[in-house]
Amino acid sequence: MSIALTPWPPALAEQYRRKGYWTDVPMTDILTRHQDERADHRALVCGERSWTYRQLEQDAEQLAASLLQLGVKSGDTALVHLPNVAEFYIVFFALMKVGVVPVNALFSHNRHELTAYAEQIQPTLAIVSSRHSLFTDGAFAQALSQQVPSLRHWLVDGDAEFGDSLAAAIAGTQAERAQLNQTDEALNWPVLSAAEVAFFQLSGGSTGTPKLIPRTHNDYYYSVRASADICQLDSDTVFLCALPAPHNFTLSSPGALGVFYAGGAVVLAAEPSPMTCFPLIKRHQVTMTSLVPPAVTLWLQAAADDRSALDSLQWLQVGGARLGESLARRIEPELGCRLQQVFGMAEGLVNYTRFDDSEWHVLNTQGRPISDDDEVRIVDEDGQDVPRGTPGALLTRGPYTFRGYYNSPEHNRVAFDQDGFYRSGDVVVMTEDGYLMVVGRDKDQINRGGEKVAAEEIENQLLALPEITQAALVAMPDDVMGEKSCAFIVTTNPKLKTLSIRKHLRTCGIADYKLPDRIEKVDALPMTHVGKIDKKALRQLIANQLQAQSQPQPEKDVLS
Ligand code: AMP
Ligand code: DBH
Repeated sequence: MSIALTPWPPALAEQYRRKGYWTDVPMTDILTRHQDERADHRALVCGERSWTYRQLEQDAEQLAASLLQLGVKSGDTALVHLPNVAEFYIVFFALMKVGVVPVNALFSHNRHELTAYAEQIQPTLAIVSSRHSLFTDGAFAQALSQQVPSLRHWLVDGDAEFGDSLAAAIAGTQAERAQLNQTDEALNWPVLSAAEVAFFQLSGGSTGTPKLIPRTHNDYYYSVRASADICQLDSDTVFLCALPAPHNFTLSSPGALGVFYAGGAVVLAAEPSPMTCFPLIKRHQVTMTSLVPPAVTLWLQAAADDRSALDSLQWLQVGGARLGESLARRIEPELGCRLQQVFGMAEGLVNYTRFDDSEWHVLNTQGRPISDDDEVRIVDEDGQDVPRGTPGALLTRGPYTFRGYYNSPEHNRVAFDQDGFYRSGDVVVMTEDGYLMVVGRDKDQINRGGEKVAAEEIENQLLALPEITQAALVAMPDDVMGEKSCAFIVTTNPKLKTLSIRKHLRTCGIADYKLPDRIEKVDALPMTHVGKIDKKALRQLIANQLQAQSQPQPEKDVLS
Protein backbone atom coordinates (compact mmCIF):
# COMPACT_ATOMS: atom_id res chain seq x y z
CA MET A 1 0.00 0.00 0.00
CA SER A 2 1.30 3.42 -0.79
CA ILE A 3 0.73 6.65 1.07
CA ALA A 4 -2.03 8.90 -0.25
CA LEU A 5 -0.66 11.84 -2.21
CA THR A 6 -2.24 14.73 -4.09
CA PRO A 7 -0.51 14.19 -7.44
CA TRP A 8 0.90 16.76 -9.84
CA PRO A 9 -1.19 17.00 -13.02
CA PRO A 10 0.16 14.53 -15.63
CA ALA A 11 1.23 17.30 -18.04
CA LEU A 12 3.42 18.93 -15.37
CA ALA A 13 4.78 15.59 -14.20
CA GLU A 14 5.73 14.80 -17.78
CA GLN A 15 7.42 18.19 -18.12
CA TYR A 16 9.41 17.71 -14.89
CA ARG A 17 10.62 14.34 -16.12
CA ARG A 18 11.45 15.59 -19.60
CA LYS A 19 13.52 18.41 -18.15
CA GLY A 20 15.44 15.99 -15.96
CA TYR A 21 14.14 17.26 -12.61
CA TRP A 22 12.42 14.01 -11.81
CA THR A 23 14.78 11.14 -12.49
CA ASP A 24 12.71 8.29 -11.03
CA VAL A 25 15.65 7.38 -8.82
CA PRO A 26 14.80 6.92 -5.12
CA MET A 27 16.74 8.90 -2.53
CA THR A 28 18.52 5.79 -1.25
CA ASP A 29 20.80 6.64 -4.20
CA ILE A 30 22.28 9.50 -2.14
CA LEU A 31 24.40 6.93 -0.26
CA THR A 32 24.60 4.07 -2.73
CA ARG A 33 26.10 6.33 -5.42
CA HIS A 34 29.25 6.65 -3.29
CA GLN A 35 29.88 2.96 -2.71
CA ASP A 36 32.66 2.75 -5.30
CA GLU A 37 35.27 5.50 -5.40
CA ARG A 38 34.17 7.41 -2.32
CA ALA A 39 33.27 4.51 -0.04
CA ASP A 40 36.13 5.25 2.35
CA HIS A 41 35.62 9.01 2.45
CA ARG A 42 34.40 10.48 5.73
CA ALA A 43 30.62 10.98 5.60
CA LEU A 44 29.46 11.71 9.13
CA VAL A 45 30.86 12.82 12.48
CA CYS A 46 28.91 12.69 15.74
CA GLY A 47 30.88 13.34 18.92
CA GLU A 48 33.80 10.92 18.96
CA ARG A 49 32.15 8.61 16.43
CA SER A 50 32.54 8.85 12.67
CA TRP A 51 31.34 6.99 9.58
CA THR A 52 32.69 6.55 6.08
CA TYR A 53 30.20 6.31 3.23
CA ARG A 54 30.65 2.54 3.30
CA GLN A 55 29.96 2.32 7.02
CA LEU A 56 26.94 4.60 6.80
CA GLU A 57 25.44 2.53 4.00
CA GLN A 58 26.16 -0.72 5.87
CA ASP A 59 24.53 0.55 9.05
CA ALA A 60 21.47 1.74 7.15
CA GLU A 61 21.29 -1.60 5.37
CA GLN A 62 21.57 -3.61 8.57
CA LEU A 63 18.91 -1.52 10.26
CA ALA A 64 16.68 -1.96 7.21
CA ALA A 65 17.19 -5.73 7.42
CA SER A 66 16.37 -5.71 11.15
CA LEU A 67 13.21 -3.72 10.44
CA LEU A 68 12.07 -6.25 7.85
CA GLN A 69 12.65 -8.96 10.43
CA LEU A 70 10.52 -7.08 12.91
CA GLY A 71 7.73 -7.32 10.38
CA VAL A 72 7.40 -3.71 9.21
CA LYS A 73 6.72 -3.42 5.53
CA SER A 74 6.72 -1.04 2.62
CA GLY A 75 3.86 1.45 2.90
CA ASP A 76 3.94 1.45 6.71
CA THR A 77 4.64 4.71 8.49
CA ALA A 78 6.96 5.56 11.39
CA LEU A 79 7.18 8.26 14.02
CA VAL A 80 10.81 9.31 14.51
CA HIS A 81 11.86 11.55 17.39
CA LEU A 82 15.65 11.83 17.63
CA PRO A 83 18.05 14.61 18.57
CA ASN A 84 21.00 15.63 16.37
CA VAL A 85 22.73 12.26 16.39
CA ALA A 86 24.16 10.09 13.61
CA GLU A 87 21.33 7.61 14.12
CA PHE A 88 18.94 10.18 12.65
CA TYR A 89 20.49 9.67 9.20
CA ILE A 90 20.96 5.92 9.61
CA VAL A 91 17.26 5.68 10.43
CA PHE A 92 16.32 8.03 7.59
CA PHE A 93 18.06 5.89 4.97
CA ALA A 94 17.06 2.56 6.52
CA LEU A 95 13.37 3.49 6.51
CA MET A 96 13.66 4.60 2.92
CA LYS A 97 15.21 1.29 1.92
CA VAL A 98 12.24 -0.63 3.27
CA GLY A 99 9.69 1.90 1.99
CA VAL A 100 8.54 2.92 5.49
CA VAL A 101 7.44 6.55 5.47
CA PRO A 102 8.45 8.56 8.55
CA VAL A 103 7.45 11.79 10.22
CA ASN A 104 10.67 13.19 11.67
CA ALA A 105 9.45 15.20 14.65
CA LEU A 106 11.65 17.92 16.06
CA PHE A 107 13.34 16.96 19.31
CA SER A 108 11.76 20.02 20.91
CA HIS A 109 8.36 18.53 20.15
CA ASN A 110 6.52 17.05 23.06
CA ARG A 111 3.52 14.89 23.89
CA HIS A 112 1.03 17.14 22.12
CA GLU A 113 2.89 17.17 18.80
CA LEU A 114 3.88 13.49 18.83
CA THR A 115 0.31 12.46 19.56
CA ALA A 116 -1.03 14.67 16.76
CA TYR A 117 1.45 13.21 14.26
CA ALA A 118 0.82 9.61 15.34
CA GLU A 119 -2.94 10.07 15.06
CA GLN A 120 -2.54 11.37 11.53
CA ILE A 121 -0.15 8.75 10.15
CA GLN A 122 -1.11 5.72 12.28
CA PRO A 123 2.48 4.46 12.49
CA THR A 124 3.47 0.84 13.02
CA LEU A 125 6.83 1.88 14.38
CA ALA A 126 8.25 4.60 16.63
CA ILE A 127 11.96 5.36 16.90
CA VAL A 128 12.73 7.58 19.88
CA SER A 129 15.53 8.60 22.22
CA SER A 130 15.72 7.99 25.96
CA ARG A 131 17.46 11.37 26.19
CA HIS A 132 14.06 13.02 25.86
CA SER A 133 12.16 13.49 29.11
CA LEU A 134 9.10 11.86 27.49
CA PHE A 135 10.99 8.60 27.10
CA THR A 136 13.03 8.28 30.27
CA ASP A 137 10.46 5.63 31.15
CA GLY A 138 7.86 3.74 29.15
CA ALA A 139 4.73 5.54 30.40
CA PHE A 140 4.14 7.78 27.41
CA ALA A 141 5.07 5.05 24.94
CA GLN A 142 2.49 2.80 26.51
CA ALA A 143 -0.18 5.50 26.50
CA LEU A 144 0.49 6.35 22.86
CA SER A 145 0.38 2.69 21.83
CA GLN A 146 -3.02 2.45 23.46
CA GLN A 147 -4.28 5.57 21.79
CA VAL A 148 -2.86 4.59 18.39
CA PRO A 149 -3.24 0.81 18.20
CA SER A 150 -1.32 0.50 14.91
CA LEU A 151 1.81 1.34 16.91
CA ARG A 152 3.35 -2.06 17.59
CA HIS A 153 7.11 -1.52 17.66
CA TRP A 154 9.30 0.83 19.64
CA LEU A 155 13.00 1.21 18.95
CA VAL A 156 14.85 3.28 21.51
CA ASP A 157 18.18 5.07 21.13
CA GLY A 158 19.88 4.86 24.54
CA ASP A 159 19.09 2.89 27.67
CA ALA A 160 15.41 2.28 28.12
CA GLU A 161 13.09 0.06 30.04
CA PHE A 162 10.71 -0.31 27.11
CA GLY A 163 10.93 -1.23 23.43
CA ASP A 164 13.90 -2.68 21.56
CA SER A 165 17.38 -1.25 21.32
CA LEU A 166 18.01 0.86 18.22
CA ALA A 167 21.75 0.28 18.60
CA ALA A 168 21.23 -3.49 18.52
CA ALA A 169 19.01 -3.24 15.44
CA ILE A 170 21.70 -1.22 13.66
CA ALA A 171 24.50 -3.55 14.76
CA GLY A 172 22.68 -6.77 13.85
CA THR A 173 24.30 -10.06 14.75
CA GLN A 174 27.62 -11.09 13.27
CA ALA A 175 25.88 -13.67 11.12
CA GLU A 176 23.43 -11.11 9.82
CA ARG A 177 26.19 -8.67 8.92
CA ALA A 178 28.09 -11.43 7.14
CA GLN A 179 25.01 -12.36 5.18
CA LEU A 180 24.42 -8.72 4.19
CA ASN A 181 27.98 -8.43 2.95
CA GLN A 182 27.61 -11.51 0.78
CA THR A 183 24.40 -10.86 -1.02
CA ASP A 184 21.45 -8.58 -1.17
CA GLU A 185 19.28 -11.24 -2.73
CA ALA A 186 18.58 -13.12 0.46
CA LEU A 187 16.71 -10.07 1.65
CA ASN A 188 13.44 -9.10 0.27
CA TRP A 189 14.15 -5.42 -0.43
CA PRO A 190 10.98 -3.80 -1.66
CA VAL A 191 11.05 -2.15 -5.05
CA LEU A 192 10.79 1.57 -4.45
CA SER A 193 8.91 3.88 -6.74
CA ALA A 194 10.42 7.37 -6.78
CA ALA A 195 7.00 8.83 -7.53
CA GLU A 196 5.81 7.80 -4.08
CA VAL A 197 6.07 9.51 -0.73
CA ALA A 198 9.54 9.17 0.80
CA PHE A 199 8.73 10.94 4.07
CA PHE A 200 6.51 13.58 5.61
CA GLN A 201 7.95 17.02 6.14
CA LEU A 202 6.57 19.18 8.96
CA SER A 203 4.71 22.37 8.32
CA GLY A 204 5.15 25.34 10.65
CA GLY A 205 1.49 25.74 9.96
CA SER A 206 -1.24 28.13 10.91
CA THR A 207 -3.95 25.65 11.87
CA GLY A 208 -5.12 23.99 15.09
CA THR A 209 -3.38 20.70 14.37
CA PRO A 210 0.07 20.54 12.77
CA LYS A 211 -0.19 19.48 9.13
CA LEU A 212 2.02 17.02 7.31
CA ILE A 213 3.64 17.49 3.92
CA PRO A 214 4.13 14.38 1.80
CA ARG A 215 7.44 14.67 -0.08
CA THR A 216 8.17 12.23 -2.90
CA HIS A 217 11.61 10.85 -3.78
CA ASN A 218 11.39 12.55 -7.16
CA ASP A 219 10.56 16.02 -5.95
CA TYR A 220 12.78 16.08 -2.86
CA TYR A 221 15.80 14.53 -4.56
CA TYR A 222 15.58 17.18 -7.27
CA SER A 223 15.63 19.98 -4.67
CA VAL A 224 18.63 18.34 -2.97
CA ARG A 225 20.65 17.93 -6.19
CA ALA A 226 19.84 21.41 -7.45
CA SER A 227 20.67 22.93 -4.04
CA ALA A 228 24.01 21.10 -3.89
CA ASP A 229 24.75 22.49 -7.32
CA ILE A 230 23.78 26.09 -6.47
CA CYS A 231 25.86 25.93 -3.28
CA GLN A 232 28.79 24.37 -5.20
CA LEU A 233 29.18 21.49 -2.80
CA ASP A 234 31.83 18.86 -3.42
CA SER A 235 33.70 16.15 -1.54
CA ASP A 236 35.73 18.83 0.29
CA THR A 237 32.60 20.34 1.83
CA VAL A 238 32.39 19.90 5.60
CA PHE A 239 28.95 20.94 6.82
CA LEU A 240 28.06 21.62 10.43
CA CYS A 241 24.46 20.64 11.15
CA ALA A 242 23.58 22.72 14.21
CA LEU A 243 19.90 23.47 13.70
CA PRO A 244 17.54 20.51 14.18
CA ALA A 245 18.45 17.76 11.70
CA PRO A 246 14.86 17.11 10.47
CA HIS A 247 14.31 20.76 9.57
CA ASN A 248 13.92 21.27 5.84
CA PHE A 249 16.73 23.85 5.90
CA THR A 250 19.35 21.57 7.48
CA LEU A 251 18.11 18.48 5.66
CA SER A 252 17.88 19.71 2.10
CA SER A 253 18.82 23.35 1.54
CA PRO A 254 21.37 21.97 0.67
CA GLY A 255 21.71 20.55 4.18
CA ALA A 256 23.00 17.14 5.12
CA LEU A 257 21.37 15.40 2.15
CA GLY A 258 22.98 17.89 -0.26
CA VAL A 259 26.35 17.25 1.37
CA PHE A 260 25.94 13.46 1.27
CA TYR A 261 24.87 13.73 -2.37
CA ALA A 262 28.07 15.66 -3.15
CA GLY A 263 30.24 13.22 -1.16
CA GLY A 264 31.26 15.72 1.55
CA ALA A 265 31.12 15.31 5.32
CA VAL A 266 28.41 16.20 7.84
CA VAL A 267 29.42 17.13 11.39
CA LEU A 268 26.64 17.10 13.98
CA ALA A 269 26.26 19.70 16.71
CA ALA A 270 23.70 19.28 19.48
CA GLU A 271 22.56 22.89 19.17
CA PRO A 272 23.70 26.12 17.49
CA SER A 273 25.36 28.02 20.37
CA PRO A 274 28.91 29.31 19.70
CA MET A 275 30.11 27.37 22.74
CA THR A 276 29.09 24.10 21.10
CA CYS A 277 29.80 25.01 17.49
CA PHE A 278 33.08 26.95 17.48
CA PRO A 279 35.21 24.06 18.82
CA LEU A 280 33.57 21.67 16.32
CA ILE A 281 34.29 24.03 13.43
CA LYS A 282 37.91 24.24 14.43
CA ARG A 283 38.38 20.55 15.13
CA HIS A 284 36.73 19.29 11.93
CA GLN A 285 37.65 22.20 9.66
CA VAL A 286 34.03 22.94 8.86
CA THR A 287 33.53 24.91 5.63
CA MET A 288 29.80 25.66 5.73
CA THR A 289 26.90 25.87 8.14
CA SER A 290 23.34 27.15 8.33
CA LEU A 291 21.81 29.30 11.05
CA VAL A 292 18.66 31.22 11.92
CA PRO A 293 19.08 34.98 12.61
CA PRO A 294 19.04 34.81 16.47
CA ALA A 295 21.95 32.36 16.37
CA VAL A 296 23.83 34.76 14.07
CA THR A 297 23.56 37.42 16.79
CA LEU A 298 25.11 35.03 19.33
CA TRP A 299 27.89 34.07 16.92
CA LEU A 300 28.74 37.72 16.29
CA GLN A 301 28.98 38.35 20.04
CA ALA A 302 31.24 35.34 20.56
CA ALA A 303 33.39 36.10 17.52
CA ALA A 304 34.08 39.60 18.84
CA ASP A 305 36.16 37.92 21.58
CA ASP A 306 37.83 35.32 19.41
CA ARG A 307 37.05 34.24 15.92
CA SER A 308 40.14 32.14 15.28
CA ALA A 309 38.01 28.98 15.51
CA LEU A 310 36.14 30.07 12.38
CA ASP A 311 39.15 30.17 10.04
CA SER A 312 37.98 27.24 7.92
CA LEU A 313 34.42 28.54 7.57
CA GLN A 314 33.75 29.78 4.04
CA TRP A 315 29.98 30.04 3.87
CA LEU A 316 27.26 30.87 6.32
CA GLN A 317 23.70 30.32 5.20
CA VAL A 318 21.01 32.21 7.03
CA GLY A 319 17.30 31.53 6.73
CA GLY A 320 14.13 30.53 8.52
CA ALA A 321 13.26 34.11 9.43
CA ARG A 322 14.00 37.51 7.99
CA LEU A 323 17.63 38.58 8.37
CA GLY A 324 17.83 42.33 8.93
CA GLU A 325 20.18 44.23 6.67
CA SER A 326 22.26 45.58 9.55
CA LEU A 327 22.89 42.09 10.92
CA ALA A 328 23.56 40.76 7.41
CA ARG A 329 26.16 43.46 6.85
CA ARG A 330 28.21 42.41 9.88
CA ILE A 331 28.58 38.76 8.88
CA GLU A 332 31.43 38.91 6.39
CA PRO A 333 33.69 41.37 8.25
CA GLU A 334 33.06 39.96 11.74
CA LEU A 335 32.79 36.21 11.13
CA GLY A 336 35.21 36.15 8.19
CA CYS A 337 32.96 34.03 5.96
CA ARG A 338 30.54 34.77 3.15
CA LEU A 339 26.80 35.04 3.59
CA GLN A 340 24.15 33.21 1.62
CA GLN A 341 20.51 34.01 2.34
CA VAL A 342 18.03 31.15 2.10
CA PHE A 343 14.27 31.55 2.07
CA GLY A 344 12.58 28.20 2.00
CA MET A 345 9.62 26.24 3.21
CA ALA A 346 9.05 22.61 4.06
CA GLU A 347 6.22 22.66 1.51
CA GLY A 348 8.69 23.16 -1.33
CA LEU A 349 9.95 26.41 -2.86
CA VAL A 350 13.49 27.35 -1.81
CA ASN A 351 15.29 30.57 -2.78
CA TYR A 352 19.00 31.27 -2.52
CA THR A 353 21.21 34.25 -3.10
CA ARG A 354 23.87 33.04 -5.50
CA PHE A 355 27.63 33.10 -5.00
CA ASP A 356 28.19 35.63 -7.78
CA ASP A 357 25.37 37.96 -6.73
CA SER A 358 26.03 41.62 -6.01
CA GLU A 359 26.56 42.70 -2.42
CA TRP A 360 23.21 44.48 -2.53
CA HIS A 361 21.37 41.27 -3.44
CA VAL A 362 23.13 39.25 -0.74
CA LEU A 363 22.43 41.80 1.99
CA ASN A 364 18.93 42.85 1.02
CA THR A 365 17.14 39.97 -0.67
CA GLN A 366 16.21 36.44 0.30
CA GLY A 367 17.39 35.11 -3.04
CA ARG A 368 15.68 33.68 -6.08
CA PRO A 369 14.10 30.27 -6.70
CA ILE A 370 16.11 27.12 -7.33
CA SER A 371 14.45 26.19 -10.58
CA ASP A 372 13.52 27.85 -13.86
CA ASP A 373 10.30 25.91 -13.49
CA ASP A 374 9.42 27.29 -10.05
CA GLU A 375 6.36 29.37 -10.87
CA VAL A 376 5.99 32.31 -8.52
CA ARG A 377 3.03 34.66 -8.50
CA ILE A 378 2.68 37.68 -6.23
CA VAL A 379 -0.91 38.77 -5.89
CA ASP A 380 -3.08 41.38 -4.19
CA GLU A 381 -6.12 40.67 -2.03
CA ASP A 382 -8.24 39.98 -5.11
CA GLY A 383 -5.78 37.45 -6.44
CA GLN A 384 -4.53 39.79 -9.18
CA ASP A 385 -0.82 39.87 -10.01
CA VAL A 386 0.94 42.93 -8.64
CA PRO A 387 3.74 44.73 -10.51
CA ARG A 388 7.35 44.03 -9.55
CA GLY A 389 8.41 46.11 -6.59
CA THR A 390 4.95 45.95 -5.02
CA PRO A 391 4.29 43.75 -1.98
CA GLY A 392 1.82 40.91 -2.39
CA ALA A 393 1.03 37.37 -1.28
CA LEU A 394 3.36 34.66 -2.55
CA LEU A 395 1.81 31.80 -4.53
CA THR A 396 3.95 29.05 -5.99
CA ARG A 397 3.97 25.72 -7.76
CA GLY A 398 6.80 23.77 -9.28
CA PRO A 399 8.79 20.55 -9.53
CA TYR A 400 9.40 20.23 -5.79
CA THR A 401 6.45 22.11 -4.29
CA PHE A 402 3.83 19.75 -2.88
CA ARG A 403 0.20 19.72 -4.05
CA GLY A 404 -1.64 18.98 -0.83
CA TYR A 405 -1.27 18.40 2.92
CA TYR A 406 -1.77 14.81 4.01
CA ASN A 407 -5.42 13.89 4.57
CA SER A 408 -6.53 17.52 4.80
CA PRO A 409 -9.04 18.12 1.98
CA GLU A 410 -10.68 21.07 3.70
CA HIS A 411 -7.49 22.90 4.51
CA ASN A 412 -6.13 22.17 1.03
CA ARG A 413 -9.04 24.03 -0.50
CA VAL A 414 -7.80 27.22 1.14
CA ALA A 415 -4.07 26.50 1.01
CA PHE A 416 -4.09 26.18 -2.82
CA ASP A 417 -5.68 28.19 -5.59
CA GLN A 418 -7.65 26.63 -8.44
CA ASP A 419 -4.46 26.21 -10.51
CA GLY A 420 -2.66 24.27 -7.81
CA PHE A 421 -0.52 27.18 -6.62
CA TYR A 422 0.35 26.92 -2.92
CA ARG A 423 -0.36 30.04 -0.87
CA SER A 424 2.74 30.27 1.32
CA GLY A 425 1.29 32.98 3.57
CA ASP A 426 4.32 35.21 3.00
CA VAL A 427 4.08 38.78 1.83
CA VAL A 428 6.96 39.39 -0.54
CA VAL A 429 8.30 41.88 -3.05
CA MET A 430 9.91 40.72 -6.27
CA THR A 431 12.72 42.93 -7.54
CA GLU A 432 12.98 43.85 -11.22
CA ASP A 433 15.53 41.07 -11.65
CA GLY A 434 13.43 38.35 -10.01
CA TYR A 435 14.77 38.27 -6.43
CA LEU A 436 12.38 37.94 -3.49
CA MET A 437 12.31 40.04 -0.36
CA VAL A 438 10.13 38.79 2.50
CA VAL A 439 8.38 41.86 3.90
CA GLY A 440 5.52 40.40 5.93
CA ARG A 441 3.08 37.59 6.43
CA ASP A 442 -0.61 36.97 5.91
CA LYS A 443 -0.76 33.65 7.77
CA ASP A 444 -1.72 33.39 11.40
CA GLN A 445 1.68 32.35 12.62
CA ILE A 446 4.45 33.69 14.83
CA ASN A 447 7.97 33.24 13.48
CA ARG A 448 9.99 33.02 16.65
CA GLY A 449 13.49 33.32 15.24
CA GLY A 450 12.82 30.60 12.68
CA GLU A 451 10.63 28.45 14.93
CA LYS A 452 7.07 28.69 13.70
CA VAL A 453 4.11 28.81 16.08
CA ALA A 454 0.60 28.38 14.68
CA ALA A 455 -1.59 30.83 16.61
CA GLU A 456 -4.69 28.65 16.49
CA GLU A 457 -2.92 25.67 18.01
CA ILE A 458 -2.06 27.62 21.16
CA GLU A 459 -5.36 29.50 21.27
CA ASN A 460 -7.20 26.15 21.31
CA GLN A 461 -5.14 25.04 24.29
CA LEU A 462 -5.80 28.31 26.11
CA LEU A 463 -9.52 28.04 25.43
CA ALA A 464 -9.49 24.56 26.94
CA LEU A 465 -9.28 26.32 30.30
CA PRO A 466 -12.90 27.00 31.29
CA GLU A 467 -11.95 30.36 32.84
CA ILE A 468 -10.61 31.67 29.54
CA THR A 469 -13.41 32.81 27.25
CA GLN A 470 -11.37 34.40 24.48
CA ALA A 471 -7.75 34.05 23.40
CA ALA A 472 -5.57 35.48 20.65
CA LEU A 473 -1.89 34.79 20.09
CA VAL A 474 0.03 37.45 18.19
CA ALA A 475 3.61 38.33 17.38
CA MET A 476 5.44 41.00 19.35
CA PRO A 477 8.76 42.51 18.27
CA ASP A 478 11.95 41.24 19.87
CA ASP A 479 15.47 42.51 19.26
CA VAL A 480 17.11 39.09 19.16
CA MET A 481 14.35 36.68 18.09
CA GLY A 482 12.74 39.06 15.61
CA GLU A 483 9.38 38.05 17.03
CA LYS A 484 8.12 36.53 20.23
CA SER A 485 4.57 35.50 21.08
CA CYS A 486 2.03 37.34 23.20
CA ALA A 487 -1.29 35.80 24.24
CA PHE A 488 -4.17 38.17 24.90
CA ILE A 489 -6.86 36.54 26.99
CA VAL A 490 -10.27 37.41 28.36
CA THR A 491 -11.05 35.57 31.57
CA THR A 492 -14.02 35.20 33.88
CA ASN A 493 -11.61 34.83 36.80
CA PRO A 494 -9.81 38.07 37.67
CA LYS A 495 -7.49 36.11 39.96
CA LEU A 496 -6.29 33.74 37.22
CA LYS A 497 -2.50 33.81 37.39
CA THR A 498 -0.17 33.82 34.39
CA LEU A 499 1.75 31.10 36.16
CA SER A 500 -1.22 28.74 36.27
CA ILE A 501 -1.93 29.36 32.58
CA ARG A 502 1.65 28.40 31.80
CA LYS A 503 1.32 25.35 34.02
CA HIS A 504 -1.81 24.33 32.12
CA LEU A 505 -0.03 24.68 28.76
CA ARG A 506 2.85 22.59 30.03
CA THR A 507 0.45 19.90 31.17
CA CYS A 508 -0.98 19.84 27.65
CA GLY A 509 2.52 18.71 26.59
CA ILE A 510 3.17 21.49 24.11
CA ALA A 511 6.70 22.10 22.87
CA ASP A 512 8.39 24.79 24.97
CA TYR A 513 9.04 27.14 22.05
CA LYS A 514 5.28 27.43 21.52
CA LEU A 515 4.56 28.64 25.07
CA PRO A 516 3.49 32.31 24.97
CA ASP A 517 6.38 34.58 25.91
CA ARG A 518 3.92 36.99 27.46
CA ILE A 519 0.31 36.80 28.58
CA GLU A 520 -1.89 39.91 28.74
CA LYS A 521 -5.29 39.93 30.40
CA VAL A 522 -7.79 42.29 28.77
CA ASP A 523 -11.47 43.03 29.30
CA ALA A 524 -12.37 42.39 25.67
CA LEU A 525 -10.61 41.66 22.38
CA PRO A 526 -10.87 44.23 19.58
CA MET A 527 -12.99 43.07 16.64
CA THR A 528 -12.85 43.89 12.93
CA HIS A 529 -15.99 45.05 11.17
CA VAL A 530 -16.60 41.48 9.95
CA GLY A 531 -16.56 40.23 13.52
CA LYS A 532 -13.12 38.60 13.58
CA ILE A 533 -10.57 39.23 16.31
CA ASP A 534 -8.52 42.22 15.14
CA LYS A 535 -5.01 40.81 15.46
CA LYS A 536 -3.47 43.78 13.73
CA ALA A 537 -4.77 46.02 16.51
CA LEU A 538 -3.43 43.58 19.13
CA ARG A 539 0.01 43.49 17.51
CA GLN A 540 0.03 47.28 17.52
CA LEU A 541 -1.13 47.37 21.14
CA ILE A 542 1.63 45.12 22.42
CA ALA A 543 4.28 46.80 20.25
CA ASN A 544 3.29 50.21 21.68
CA GLN A 545 3.29 48.82 25.18
CA LEU A 546 6.79 47.37 24.73
CA GLN A 547 8.04 50.60 23.29
CA ALA A 548 6.62 52.63 26.17
CA GLN A 549 8.29 50.24 28.62
CA SER A 550 11.63 50.60 26.90
CA GLN A 551 11.55 54.41 27.16
CA PRO A 552 13.61 55.70 30.08
CA GLN A 553 11.28 56.54 32.98
CA PRO A 554 11.17 60.23 33.93
CA GLU A 555 13.41 60.86 36.91
CA LYS A 556 11.63 61.17 40.21
CA ASP A 557 11.30 64.66 41.58
CA VAL A 558 13.85 64.81 44.40
CA LEU A 559 11.59 66.96 46.48
CA SER A 560 8.61 64.67 46.45
P1 AMP B 1 7.69 26.16 7.23
O1 AMP B 1 6.42 26.23 6.43
O2 AMP B 1 7.52 25.81 8.64
O3 AMP B 1 8.72 25.33 6.57
O4 AMP B 1 8.27 27.65 7.30
C1 AMP B 1 8.54 28.33 6.13
C2 AMP B 1 8.35 29.77 6.37
O5 AMP B 1 9.46 30.32 7.07
C3 AMP B 1 8.27 30.60 5.11
O6 AMP B 1 7.01 30.52 4.51
C4 AMP B 1 8.59 31.96 5.67
O7 AMP B 1 7.47 32.50 6.32
C5 AMP B 1 9.64 31.68 6.72
N1 AMP B 1 11.01 31.86 6.21
C6 AMP B 1 11.88 30.91 5.83
N2 AMP B 1 13.04 31.44 5.43
C7 AMP B 1 12.92 32.78 5.55
C8 AMP B 1 13.78 33.89 5.29
N3 AMP B 1 15.03 33.72 4.83
N4 AMP B 1 13.31 35.13 5.52
C9 AMP B 1 12.04 35.32 6.00
N5 AMP B 1 11.19 34.31 6.26
C10 AMP B 1 11.62 33.05 6.05
O1 DBH C 1 12.06 28.08 7.49
C1 DBH C 1 12.07 27.13 6.70
O2 DBH C 1 11.19 26.27 6.68
C2 DBH C 1 13.22 27.01 5.73
C3 DBH C 1 14.26 27.92 5.76
C4 DBH C 1 15.31 27.80 4.86
C5 DBH C 1 13.25 25.96 4.83
O3 DBH C 1 12.25 25.05 4.80
C6 DBH C 1 14.31 25.83 3.93
C7 DBH C 1 15.36 26.77 3.95
O4 DBH C 1 14.30 24.80 3.06
